[in-house]
Formats: sequence, structure tokens, C-alpha cells
Amino acid sequence: MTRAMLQFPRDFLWGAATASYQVEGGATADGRGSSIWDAFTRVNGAIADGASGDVACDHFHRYAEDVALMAELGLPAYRFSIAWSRVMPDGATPSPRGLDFYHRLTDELLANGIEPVVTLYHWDLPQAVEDDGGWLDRDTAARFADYAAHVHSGLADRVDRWTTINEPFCAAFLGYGSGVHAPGRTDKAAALVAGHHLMLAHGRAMRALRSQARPGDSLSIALNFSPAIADGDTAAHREAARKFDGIHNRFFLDPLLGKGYPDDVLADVEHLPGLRDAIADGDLEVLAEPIDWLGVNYYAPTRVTPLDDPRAASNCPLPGLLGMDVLPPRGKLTSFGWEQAPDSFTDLLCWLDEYTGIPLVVAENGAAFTDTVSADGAVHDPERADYYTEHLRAVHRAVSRGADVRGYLAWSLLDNFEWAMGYTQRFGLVHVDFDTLRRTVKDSGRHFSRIIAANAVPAAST
Ligand code: GBH
Repeated sequence: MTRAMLQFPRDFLWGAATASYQVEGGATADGRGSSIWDAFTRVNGAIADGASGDVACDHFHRYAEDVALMAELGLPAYRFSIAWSRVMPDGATPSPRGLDFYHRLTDELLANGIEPVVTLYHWDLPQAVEDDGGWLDRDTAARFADYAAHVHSGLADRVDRWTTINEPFCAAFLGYGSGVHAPGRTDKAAALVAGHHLMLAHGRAMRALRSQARPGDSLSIALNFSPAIADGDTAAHREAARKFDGIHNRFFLDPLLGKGYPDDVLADVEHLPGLRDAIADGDLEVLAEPIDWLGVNYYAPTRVTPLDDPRAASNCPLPGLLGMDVLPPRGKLTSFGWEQAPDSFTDLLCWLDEYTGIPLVVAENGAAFTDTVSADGAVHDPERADYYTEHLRAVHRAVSRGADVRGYLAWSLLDNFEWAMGYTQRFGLVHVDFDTLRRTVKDSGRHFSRIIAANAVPAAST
């Protein structure tokens, strides 16, 4: 019996992703400066297992082996990020060997027929920039644009696809609001200001790259989305969902579409001082610089419920949320405790397609499970393989409903340093033993490889 296959569009971009601090290691190699994550991982209790990214997957030294694995899996693209503190240790002055690693990596990818997809910022701000105020200082946006232009000058002869910033939501709200990420501040008003400066940095970098445009340039930002699911259908439930969706999703999306920050969200955060003053004349035009594609990072939806008192404090630390709570996830969970909800993924992609009119690329999607190398030397992770199958069916449903989804990059190529969770959560298609640094392709990696080769995912049996 042959199972029907759901075919993806011709030229659909397939690949896997990582981020510099999560995989590179080589923390002082080639004169790399320190970043806010080097500092944050030294704070007692900040990281679940007390670990750091000092060595991580040692991708800095083992990139050739890792590119060979990508080739073995038949990955057409690899999304990686650049460590600003490697390129400019003090955040401003290019280091002589700063881009060397990224030249080597890019050349190795191209030699193997793998397209590089470069993210300029995945959260590892140079500590020197943090010392000058970090994302609370407006000038950081200008410095980021200079850095972006420098990297683009060095690599754009071989790199077409660029992402300015990965998930400004996390950098701002987890870094400055809830304190779960570097630099570990807990000030919701400051988190909003940081959010605006990150968006300004994106816009300024867009303009800098456009001004030195290369043929083939394809520019983007990657946002993380969490659709709000209300646990009922009253007006109060819809209001709870509106609030969560507003601050989590539309706050970062609307400015890219030339709409500025959404009025309802500005009203929700009115009691937090600073944001309106941080938005200077002309900023909203900078944020609206057109992008060529939108990177969509999706992991899970969030369940929300209204509180009786609309002014009551929320259990959710996002800026401005009152009168609503987040509910525990339900149903099938990952080892991180995140809900597996492929239908929300379809809905999200269809909504984004209609709401933005911009081509979409799934820049991250994946799941953590507790994997071990078995006696037979393999890593049997059927839950992750199923997760990919179901989420790719979800992407296919969105495409068949007309959503302009151009690609899918799995998170992640390798098990890696999972931020505040250290090495306790594994997202890789490839297992990494963090004692020996030995790589083992997981069953899910082979599964994903077969999907890519077929450009299709098996349909659900009915
Ligand atoms: C991505 O962020 C990152 O880009 C990537 O570096 C990371 O390794 C990957 O996800 C896996 O974590 O339940 O209230 O704590 C994902 C964004 C933000 C999604 C926090 C889950 C949990 C909210 N994440 N969110 S809460």
C-alpha cells in the first residue's frame, strides 16, 4: 500500500538552523570579544544546569564535519547567525580576523552546494555595547547598522539571504522584562524601549543593506509568533486573546507593515512609561522599510483566560498584560513542556499571508525531546519525527489554502546550548554528546532528509 504524498512547491527552500552562541564555542578564538551571554551565563542560577556556551558544539572548530553532515542529510540550506562580538570585539571596530570563520563556513557550504542563510543578530550583543546602555540606548541601533553593513560587505558576494534580527520579542521581553535571558533585567517599561530600539536597529540595517545592495540580496527579519487560544468564547475571552496577541505578535509585526505600533497595544502599555518618548519622528518610516520575506518562527500557541477584574495583575510577564492569565498547555507536550499544536501553525501561516502579503519562510520550527544514543549506536526519536511530519502537513495545508510559504528551516541542525535551559533541552536533528562532542544523526534527521529528497511529506492515513 502506498501512502499519498503531499507535494511542496517547486523551489521550496529546505534546511536547518542554528545560532552563533548556541553552537560555536571558540569563545575567545580569533580575538572574539565577550557578549552579554558570556556574562549572563556566569550569573549564579541564571542557567538551569549552570552551563555556558564557551564550548557548546565546538562548531567553530568542527564546522567542516558539520557541513559534511548537512551534505549527508541533503540539506539545501543552512541558517546560521554571526557573532557581532567576533566581528567587532568592542562592538564598533572590525577585528582583523573577525569574519574569517564566516568566510570559511560560507565557502565550505557553497563547496557542498548548500545555501548560506545569514542572521546578523541572534541575541549575543557585545558586552562593550551593553556597557554603553545596550538596547536601552538608541545609539545601539546605529551601531548595529554599521556592523550589519560591514558583514554584508564581506559576505554578500556569496550570501543572498539575510535576516537582520532574530526574534526581537525574546531579546527585548526576555532580556529586559522577565530577566530570563541576557542581560537579565526585570523592567517591563525598559523592555518596551528595548523592543523599539531592536526594531529601529532592524530598520536602520535594512536601509544600510539596501544602500549597498547586491544583485540577489533577499532581506528579512525573523519574528516568533505564538497564537493566542482563548479557553472560551465570551467577549472577555476574546479580549484576553486580543491582549496577548497584541503584545506578543502584532507589536513587532505591524511596524514592518507601515502601520506603526498597534493602537490597542499602545493603550494596554500606557501605564508603562518611556515607549512613546523613545519613538522619534521618522522612526516609524525606518521600521517600515520593505522586507523581501518574513522569517516565521513557530513553536507553540498560548492558552489564555480572562480574570474577573480587568485590571488584575497577570501571571504572564509580558509588558502591559492585565486582567488575563496564561493557562497550562494541554494535550501532547514536548520535553520542554510546550504544546504540540500543528493546527495553530496552519492558522498562523494563513493569517500572516493575508495580513502581511509578504512571502513567508518558516525560519524555525522544531521540538525538544529527551534523546539518548542507544546500544545500537542510533538515536531513536520517533516523537520528533512525528512532530516534523505533523508540522510539515500543517505547512502544506497552509500552502494548499493559498499561503505564500517559500521554505522551511528546522530548528535545529544540532543539539545545542538552549539558553536559560543550558544543555537540558535537545532540539537537534543530530545528537551531540556534550562530553565527547561526538555527533550522531538521529532517526528524525534521516526522516527529515527523506522528506527533503521527496519534496513531500506523507499524507495522514484516513
Ligand atoms: C527560539 O526562540 C530561538 O530562536 C532559538 O534560539 C531557540 O533555541 C529555540 O527557539 C528553542 O527554544 O512558556 O511563557 O516561557 C523561541 C521563542 C520564546 C518560544 C519563549 C517559547 C516560551 C514562553 N520562545 N516561549 S513561556
